[in-house]
Amino acid sequence: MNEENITVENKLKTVENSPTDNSDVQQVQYDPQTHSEVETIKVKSDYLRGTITPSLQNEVTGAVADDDLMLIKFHGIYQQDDRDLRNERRKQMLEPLYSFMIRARIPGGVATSEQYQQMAQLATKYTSGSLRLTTRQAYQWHGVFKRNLKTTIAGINATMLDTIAACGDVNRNVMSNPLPEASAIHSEVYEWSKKISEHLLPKTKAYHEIWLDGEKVSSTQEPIYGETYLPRKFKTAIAIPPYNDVDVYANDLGFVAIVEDNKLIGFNVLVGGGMGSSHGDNTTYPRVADVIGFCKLEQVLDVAENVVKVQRDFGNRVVRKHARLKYTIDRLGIEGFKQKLFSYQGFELAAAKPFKFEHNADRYGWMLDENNHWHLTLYIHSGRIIDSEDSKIFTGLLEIAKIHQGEFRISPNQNMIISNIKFEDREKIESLLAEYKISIGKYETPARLNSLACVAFPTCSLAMAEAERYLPDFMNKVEALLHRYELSKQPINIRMTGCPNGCARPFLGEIGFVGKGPGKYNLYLGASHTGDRLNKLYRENIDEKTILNELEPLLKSYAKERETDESFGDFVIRTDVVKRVSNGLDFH
Ligand code: SRM
Ligand code: SF4
Repeated sequence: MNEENITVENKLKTVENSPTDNSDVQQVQYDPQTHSEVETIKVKSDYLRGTITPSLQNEVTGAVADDDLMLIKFHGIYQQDDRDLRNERRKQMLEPLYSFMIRARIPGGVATSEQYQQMAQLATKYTSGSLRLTTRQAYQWHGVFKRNLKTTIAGINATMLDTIAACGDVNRNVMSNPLPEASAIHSEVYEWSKKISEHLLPKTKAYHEIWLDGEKVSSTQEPIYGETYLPRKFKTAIAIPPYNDVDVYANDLGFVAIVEDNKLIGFNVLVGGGMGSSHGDNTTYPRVADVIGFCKLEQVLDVAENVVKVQRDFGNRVVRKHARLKYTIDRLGIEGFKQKLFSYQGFELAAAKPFKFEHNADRYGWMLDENNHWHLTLYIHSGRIIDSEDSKIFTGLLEIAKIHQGEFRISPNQNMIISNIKFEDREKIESLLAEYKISIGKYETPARLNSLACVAFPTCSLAMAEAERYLPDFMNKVEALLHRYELSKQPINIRMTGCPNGCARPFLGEIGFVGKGPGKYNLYLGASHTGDRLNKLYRENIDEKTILNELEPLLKSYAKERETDESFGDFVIRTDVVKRVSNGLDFH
């Protein structure tokens, strides 16, 4: 049974004759008795409409109705409140200072200069003057008040970008390697990220009705998703070896470009990656994706659609924290999953082709591509485009956008690439960078350039510890250690998040810090430098002083005993500091 829509009428039914029912796992259908509340919200929402419009019109509160909290995510919006102000407002008997984070869907992170200017202008008008580049190549506007939501979203759409499916239980922004050094291959791969993104987009007209005053349509079919959409978020990325800057192994669905004789011939297919876990719950874990085969170009959309459909039909809808594809795969077994996929798509994948990654970080500074076009990668700490005393990034980038004729590309490591710069604009851009003190990564250590932190406080409702606001200071201290042991040139990957959800992919850091409580972190060690092996818990719930005390002897011995070109992640495994993690199930 491979029907297109899962309806409420079918509730309480478990499909007995699923096409490839070769395991104990059975296809899941909506069941209000056992399924999580979110499933019911989705079913009742009339394809994501819910009561969003009345919620927006309600002037009594700055928030939206409870059920709409979940639904607005599918429209690219999160309700948040400023956690720095929460206690004070509570004391004053005020409701939290609600505002909204809006995320644009922007496959491959590419925007024209014109689009960038318009997005920055929206930030000036409706936020406190900042944009944020995310770890999945998207833009975020933080702090938009409810009264301005519709206008801001309409403004984003006016730039020919949108926010639909930037969040929610659907396929989200499709990532792709952003730096066009092999221009022809790169642009072909980028086109695929757009095609996959479009193909897997929800078809509901709710978005247009609510945000763009589109014509009301009585019902909408969702040919791929059905009315319960997916059990959980779903993420897709495409990598072009030797660069794994998209961290393809952290995605539910990954494609690795295979190039022969300078021609893109297809992709290796990866499934089941993800980072999220919960402290103290060993049934949750990060996982790196498995390579399950090779598909030709003409098979890409079929593969993507059917991986989504298998997850739609077999993902866990009872317990949301077990609902990602990685858990579906571990329940089915990778062979069981492959059989279901092949049966859904009607063909088998060929054997995977060999490929090799060198690293998962960014490359900074100027680059000339094979077509003699110039590209410049900037270092932007945690993707925060905001003017500060040290650097006027927000104003500077806007000034550059006024003269730059090419694109702005977001890297999956929250940096910005000014792309396709005309030869004659190079000097002007360099002088604007100097004027506004924007870095191109010339003076920072490789460890700082590779470091990654998630948003965390004050906007993230799930943060347990600081990340973005703390990392720069913390890196000063780590750099002092690196300097002491003559390791300043080592590009060790250090990643920090405010909680174990893993938004800066900390479990793929050679050194990972995951927030446990205010000022306290779990320390993980031993991920690979190429992003294909998870790290392992080394110390739990430690403060800065203890962290530095723990790191010092390790860095000291790395400096003395490492083998030629041995990465820090590999070193701590070879010297038995931590055990090698083969995948999610032996992470704990
Ligand atoms: Fe994330 C939830 C920010 C990339 C795993 N993530 C959140 C929320 C929306 C908190 C919430 O649910 O209320 C955060 C909003 C903070 C804020 O104020 O902006 C948030 N995630 C981010 C961003 C902005 C971090 C950043 O510093 O750039 C990234 C936006 C990406 C985008 O453009 O779509 C971001 N999140 C990731 C990644 C990295 C990736 O996808 O490569 C992961 C790990 C990979 C994965 O999905 O497994 C990630 N975010 C999560 C999870 C855990 C999901 C899970 O399977 O358990 C949550 C919590 C949840 O979904 O319940 C979460
Ligand atoms: Fe928030 Fe946790 Fe994601 Fe950081 S990792 S942005 S603290 S959900």
